[in-house]
Amino acid sequence: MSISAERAWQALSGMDNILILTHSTPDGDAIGSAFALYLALKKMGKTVFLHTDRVPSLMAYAVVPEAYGEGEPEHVVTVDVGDKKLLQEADRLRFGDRVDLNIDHHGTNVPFAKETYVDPSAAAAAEALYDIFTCGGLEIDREIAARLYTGVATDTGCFKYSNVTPKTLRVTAALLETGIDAAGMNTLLFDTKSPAYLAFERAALNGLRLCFDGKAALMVVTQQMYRDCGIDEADTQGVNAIPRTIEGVYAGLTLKEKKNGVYHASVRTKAPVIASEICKVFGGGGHPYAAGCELGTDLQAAQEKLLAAVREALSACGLL
Ligand SMILES: [Mn+2]
Repeated sequence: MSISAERAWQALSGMDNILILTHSTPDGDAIGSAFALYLALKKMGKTVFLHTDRVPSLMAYAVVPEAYGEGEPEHVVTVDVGDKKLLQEADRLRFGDRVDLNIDHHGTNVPFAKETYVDPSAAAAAEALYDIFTCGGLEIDREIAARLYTGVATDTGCFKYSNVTPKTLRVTAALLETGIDAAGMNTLLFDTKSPAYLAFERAALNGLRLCFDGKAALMVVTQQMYRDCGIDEADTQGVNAIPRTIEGVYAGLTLKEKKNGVYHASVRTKAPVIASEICKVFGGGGHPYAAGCELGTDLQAAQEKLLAAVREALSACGLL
């Protein structure tokens, strides 16, 4: 059960000495939301610090370096975290059982905090945060707006996915009113690729294969590919979007080997195929058309399990 935005604001107002956490391998929404909340709490006069995993290079503009800190917080708030297991391991072990408030937008949210504000109709955790801030009467300045914009823009694929609602665009309009450089951020977020990323994308595309009569596409990404291309894993998130862009593909699959050897699947689908249902089979979750799960350390077994679940989903939709 989600608390109201009013209650979430009240909870934040009552806290001090706060640690903000987000999910590991943070995307634009995780980064944008974490730093927006940091700036908002600062503005409210709070002592606050945060932890994040490595930030994608092109999102460096959203980072507030002095926000990072260590120490013993009194309160812990998480943003964009659909499940406790998605926290960075060190944070999960230390703080996972003492999160006061989780602010999220995943329909598959598994509650783990004392209080949860989850709005699955929000395109991004950043949109949910916007609602909480406005509900409390916080003045959203340009610095906060730029981070919220980063969250909304990235989670909507630059406003092109089905999670964009009229309200998402009204929120975005309000963010633009503050004078943020949306075009500049869009260029960095959606129209910029480093030479190393391009080499990596080429290598990933080489291994892309179509399955089930072209209804699914699978790409495998290994740690060796990161090494070969001289790229940090944090800077390769864009590749997840590729398999679904192929004509006729309903399920775009990217299997990524994590540093610990475990394969993580990113599943992106087109209606009527529901990505979060495919991932639920393996204990994962996310959004209806973009979700994720973990599939163990054996690549062959991981591919077989994932494809079997995709086959089932395609048949259930009458596509096979
Ligand atoms: Mn999100």
